[in-house]
Amino acid sequence: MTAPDRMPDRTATGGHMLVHHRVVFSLGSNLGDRLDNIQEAVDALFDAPGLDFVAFSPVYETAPYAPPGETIPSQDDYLNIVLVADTRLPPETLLERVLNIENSMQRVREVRWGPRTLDIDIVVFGDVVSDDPDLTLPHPRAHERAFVLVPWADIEPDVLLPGHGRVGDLAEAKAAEGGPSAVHRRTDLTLQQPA
Ligand code: A4P
Ligand code: MG
Repeated sequence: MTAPDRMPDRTATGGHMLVHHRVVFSLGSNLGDRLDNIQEAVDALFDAPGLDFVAFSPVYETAPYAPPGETIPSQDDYLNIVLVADTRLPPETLLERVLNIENSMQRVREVRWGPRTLDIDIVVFGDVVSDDPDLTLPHPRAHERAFVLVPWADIEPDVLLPGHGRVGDLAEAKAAEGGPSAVHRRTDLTLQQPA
Protein backbone atom coordinates (compact mmCIF):
# COMPACT_ATOMS: atom_id res chain seq x y z
CA MET A 1 0.00 0.00 0.00
CA THR A 2 1.45 3.37 -0.92
CA ALA A 3 0.47 6.46 0.96
CA PRO A 4 1.47 9.60 -0.88
CA ASP A 5 -0.33 11.57 1.78
CA ARG A 6 1.92 10.46 4.60
CA MET A 7 2.42 14.10 5.53
CA PRO A 8 -1.14 15.42 5.81
CA ASP A 9 -2.55 17.64 8.50
CA ARG A 10 -1.16 16.44 11.80
CA THR A 11 -2.98 17.42 14.93
CA ALA A 12 -1.17 17.54 18.24
CA THR A 13 -3.44 15.91 20.82
CA GLY A 14 -2.25 15.34 24.35
CA GLY A 15 1.35 15.15 23.20
CA HIS A 16 0.56 12.57 20.47
CA MET A 17 0.63 13.32 16.78
CA LEU A 18 -2.47 11.89 15.14
CA VAL A 19 -2.66 11.55 11.37
CA HIS A 20 -6.11 12.33 10.03
CA HIS A 21 -7.46 11.14 6.71
CA ARG A 22 -10.57 11.97 4.75
CA VAL A 23 -12.56 8.86 3.94
CA VAL A 24 -15.48 8.53 1.53
CA PHE A 25 -18.03 5.71 1.80
CA SER A 26 -20.73 4.57 -0.61
CA LEU A 27 -23.79 2.95 0.99
CA GLY A 28 -26.52 1.10 -0.87
CA SER A 29 -29.56 -1.05 -0.08
CA ASN A 30 -32.19 -2.72 -2.24
CA LEU A 31 -33.75 -5.25 0.12
CA GLY A 32 -36.17 -4.70 3.02
CA ASP A 33 -36.70 -1.18 4.40
CA ARG A 34 -33.97 0.45 2.35
CA LEU A 35 -33.94 3.84 4.09
CA ASP A 36 -33.95 2.22 7.56
CA ASN A 37 -31.07 -0.03 6.51
CA ILE A 38 -28.98 2.93 5.42
CA GLN A 39 -29.84 4.94 8.55
CA GLU A 40 -28.87 1.96 10.73
CA ALA A 41 -25.56 1.63 8.87
CA VAL A 42 -24.80 5.36 9.21
CA ASP A 43 -25.44 5.19 12.96
CA ALA A 44 -23.36 2.01 13.33
CA LEU A 45 -20.39 3.48 11.43
CA PHE A 46 -20.05 6.25 14.03
CA ASP A 47 -20.92 4.10 17.02
CA ALA A 48 -17.24 3.39 17.75
CA PRO A 49 -14.37 5.85 18.23
CA GLY A 50 -11.98 7.09 15.55
CA LEU A 51 -14.41 8.26 12.87
CA ASP A 52 -15.94 11.75 12.72
CA PHE A 53 -18.91 12.64 10.52
CA VAL A 54 -18.34 15.37 7.92
CA ALA A 55 -21.26 15.19 5.47
CA PHE A 56 -23.60 12.93 3.58
CA SER A 57 -25.28 13.31 0.21
CA PRO A 58 -29.01 13.40 -0.46
CA VAL A 59 -30.66 10.01 -0.96
CA TYR A 60 -30.77 8.70 -4.55
CA GLU A 61 -32.88 5.99 -6.14
CA THR A 62 -30.73 4.02 -8.57
CA ALA A 63 -31.23 1.13 -10.99
CA PRO A 64 -29.24 -2.06 -10.17
CA TYR A 65 -25.92 -1.76 -11.91
CA ALA A 66 -23.27 -4.26 -12.97
CA PRO A 67 -20.26 -3.71 -15.22
CA PRO A 68 -20.81 -4.16 -18.97
CA GLY A 69 -20.81 -7.86 -19.78
CA GLU A 70 -21.96 -9.00 -16.32
CA THR A 71 -25.52 -10.29 -15.99
CA ILE A 72 -27.41 -9.34 -12.87
CA PRO A 73 -30.34 -11.21 -11.34
CA SER A 74 -33.65 -9.35 -11.47
CA GLN A 75 -33.96 -7.14 -8.38
CA ASP A 76 -35.46 -3.91 -7.03
CA ASP A 77 -33.91 -0.48 -7.34
CA TYR A 78 -31.38 0.66 -4.77
CA LEU A 79 -31.26 3.63 -2.46
CA ASN A 80 -27.72 4.99 -2.42
CA ILE A 81 -25.86 7.72 -0.55
CA VAL A 82 -22.25 8.87 -0.29
CA LEU A 83 -20.83 9.81 3.11
CA VAL A 84 -17.65 11.75 3.95
CA ALA A 85 -15.85 11.37 7.28
CA ASP A 86 -12.58 12.20 8.95
CA THR A 87 -10.62 9.42 10.61
CA ARG A 88 -7.51 8.64 12.59
CA LEU A 89 -7.97 4.89 12.03
CA PRO A 90 -6.04 2.81 9.46
CA PRO A 91 -8.05 1.71 6.40
CA GLU A 92 -7.94 -1.97 7.44
CA THR A 93 -9.71 -1.14 10.71
CA LEU A 94 -12.40 0.77 8.83
CA LEU A 95 -12.91 -2.15 6.43
CA GLU A 96 -13.34 -4.47 9.41
CA ARG A 97 -15.96 -2.10 10.83
CA VAL A 98 -17.75 -1.99 7.47
CA LEU A 99 -17.78 -5.80 7.09
CA ASN A 100 -19.04 -6.23 10.68
CA ILE A 101 -21.91 -3.83 10.02
CA GLU A 102 -22.83 -5.62 6.76
CA ASN A 103 -22.78 -8.98 8.58
CA SER A 104 -24.82 -7.70 11.51
CA MET A 105 -27.49 -6.58 9.04
CA GLN A 106 -27.87 -10.13 7.78
CA ARG A 107 -26.34 -9.46 4.46
CA VAL A 108 -26.15 -12.78 2.62
CA ARG A 109 -23.38 -13.16 0.05
CA GLU A 110 -24.70 -15.74 -2.37
CA VAL A 111 -25.08 -14.19 -5.76
CA ARG A 112 -22.52 -11.78 -7.17
CA TRP A 113 -24.33 -8.57 -8.12
CA GLY A 114 -27.39 -9.91 -6.24
CA PRO A 115 -29.79 -7.89 -4.06
CA ARG A 116 -28.56 -6.86 -0.62
CA THR A 117 -29.86 -5.30 2.58
CA LEU A 118 -26.67 -3.29 2.73
CA ASP A 119 -23.48 -2.70 0.77
CA ILE A 120 -20.82 -0.37 2.12
CA ASP A 121 -17.77 0.37 0.00
CA ILE A 122 -14.76 2.51 0.86
CA VAL A 123 -14.48 4.77 -2.18
CA VAL A 124 -11.30 6.62 -1.21
CA PHE A 125 -9.09 6.81 1.86
CA GLY A 126 -6.95 9.95 1.74
CA ASP A 127 -4.72 9.67 -1.33
CA VAL A 128 -3.96 6.02 -0.66
CA VAL A 129 -3.62 3.84 -3.75
CA SER A 130 -3.70 0.06 -3.28
CA ASP A 131 -4.39 -2.98 -5.46
CA ASP A 132 -4.82 -5.30 -2.48
CA PRO A 133 -7.94 -7.37 -3.36
CA ASP A 134 -9.06 -7.21 0.28
CA LEU A 135 -9.09 -3.41 0.14
CA THR A 136 -8.59 -1.83 -3.28
CA LEU A 137 -8.22 1.95 -3.13
CA PRO A 138 -9.71 3.95 -4.65
CA HIS A 139 -12.62 1.50 -5.11
CA PRO A 140 -11.95 -0.01 -8.56
CA ARG A 141 -15.46 0.60 -9.90
CA ALA A 142 -16.27 4.00 -8.33
CA HIS A 143 -15.30 6.01 -11.42
CA GLU A 144 -17.80 4.18 -13.63
CA ARG A 145 -20.82 4.37 -11.31
CA ALA A 146 -23.42 7.12 -11.47
CA PHE A 147 -24.75 5.95 -8.09
CA VAL A 148 -21.41 6.93 -6.51
CA LEU A 149 -20.38 9.93 -8.63
CA VAL A 150 -23.67 11.86 -8.73
CA PRO A 151 -24.36 11.86 -4.94
CA TRP A 152 -20.65 12.49 -4.24
CA ALA A 153 -20.64 15.50 -6.59
CA ASP A 154 -23.51 17.02 -4.59
CA ILE A 155 -21.23 17.37 -1.56
CA GLU A 156 -17.65 17.42 -2.94
CA PRO A 157 -17.65 18.43 -6.62
CA ASP A 158 -14.09 19.77 -6.57
CA VAL A 159 -12.43 16.73 -5.02
CA LEU A 160 -10.26 14.59 -7.31
CA LEU A 161 -10.87 10.87 -7.68
CA PRO A 162 -7.24 9.70 -8.02
CA GLY A 163 -6.50 8.50 -11.54
CA HIS A 164 -9.80 9.75 -12.99
CA GLY A 165 -10.36 13.45 -12.37
CA ARG A 166 -12.68 15.93 -10.70
CA VAL A 167 -15.76 14.34 -9.15
CA GLY A 168 -18.10 17.05 -10.49
CA ASP A 169 -16.87 16.48 -14.07
CA LEU A 170 -17.07 12.69 -13.79
CA ALA A 171 -20.62 12.93 -12.40
CA GLU A 172 -21.74 15.30 -15.13
CA ALA A 173 -20.39 12.98 -17.85
CA LYS A 174 -22.09 9.96 -16.24
CA ALA A 175 -25.39 11.78 -15.75
CA ALA A 176 -25.33 12.87 -19.41
CA GLU A 177 -25.17 9.19 -20.45
CA GLY A 178 -28.62 8.62 -18.93
CA GLY A 179 -29.94 5.17 -19.87
CA PRO A 180 -29.86 2.24 -17.45
CA SER A 181 -27.37 3.89 -15.09
CA ALA A 182 -29.65 6.90 -14.47
CA VAL A 183 -30.05 8.02 -10.86
CA HIS A 184 -32.87 10.08 -9.32
CA ARG A 185 -32.70 12.25 -6.24
CA ARG A 186 -35.37 11.34 -3.67
CA THR A 187 -36.13 14.69 -2.06
CA ASP A 188 -38.91 13.02 -0.04
CA LEU A 189 -36.42 10.81 1.84
CA THR A 190 -34.12 12.20 4.53
CA LEU A 191 -31.55 10.71 6.86
CA GLN A 192 -30.60 11.84 10.36
CA GLN A 193 -26.99 12.75 11.01
CA PRO A 194 -25.31 10.31 13.42
CA ALA A 195 -25.56 11.50 17.06
N1 A4P B 1 -12.98 -4.94 -1.02
C1 A4P B 1 -11.92 -4.59 -1.80
N2 A4P B 1 -11.82 -3.27 -1.92
C2 A4P B 1 -12.87 -2.73 -1.20
C3 A4P B 1 -13.29 -1.39 -0.95
N3 A4P B 1 -12.66 -0.32 -1.47
N4 A4P B 1 -14.40 -1.21 -0.17
C4 A4P B 1 -13.30 -6.32 -0.69
C5 A4P B 1 -15.06 -2.27 0.37
N5 A4P B 1 -14.70 -3.58 0.16
C6 A4P B 1 -13.61 -3.79 -0.61
O1 A4P B 1 -17.13 -7.27 -1.25
C7 A4P B 1 -16.19 -8.29 -1.49
C8 A4P B 1 -14.87 -7.89 -0.86
O2 A4P B 1 -14.40 -6.72 -1.48
C9 A4P B 1 -14.88 -7.53 0.61
O3 A4P B 1 -14.72 -8.64 1.44
C10 A4P B 1 -13.68 -6.57 0.75
O4 A4P B 1 -12.58 -7.19 1.40
P1 A4P B 1 -18.57 -7.66 -0.90
O5 A4P B 1 -19.21 -6.42 -0.39
O6 A4P B 1 -18.54 -8.87 -0.05
O7 A4P B 1 -19.15 -8.18 -2.28
P2 A4P B 1 -20.01 -7.43 -3.31
O8 A4P B 1 -20.40 -6.08 -2.79
O9 A4P B 1 -21.08 -8.34 -3.79
O10 A4P B 1 -19.03 -7.32 -4.47
P3 A4P B 1 -18.32 -6.07 -4.85
O11 A4P B 1 -17.34 -6.44 -5.90
O12 A4P B 1 -17.82 -5.30 -3.66
O13 A4P B 1 -19.52 -5.30 -5.51
P4 A4P B 1 -19.68 -3.81 -5.44
O14 A4P B 1 -18.67 -3.25 -6.38
O15 A4P B 1 -19.66 -3.34 -4.04
O16 A4P B 1 -21.09 -3.61 -6.08
N6 A4P B 1 -26.19 -0.99 -8.12
C11 A4P B 1 -26.73 0.11 -7.54
N7 A4P B 1 -27.63 0.86 -8.22
N8 A4P B 1 -26.39 0.48 -6.26
C12 A4P B 1 -25.48 -0.25 -5.51
O17 A4P B 1 -25.20 0.13 -4.36
N9 A4P B 1 -23.94 -2.13 -5.47
C13 A4P B 1 -23.34 -3.16 -6.06
C14 A4P B 1 -22.24 -3.87 -5.35
C15 A4P B 1 -23.70 -3.61 -7.40
N10 A4P B 1 -24.73 -2.80 -8.03
C16 A4P B 1 -25.26 -1.73 -7.44
C17 A4P B 1 -24.88 -1.40 -6.11
MG1 MG C 1 -19.19 -4.14 -1.88
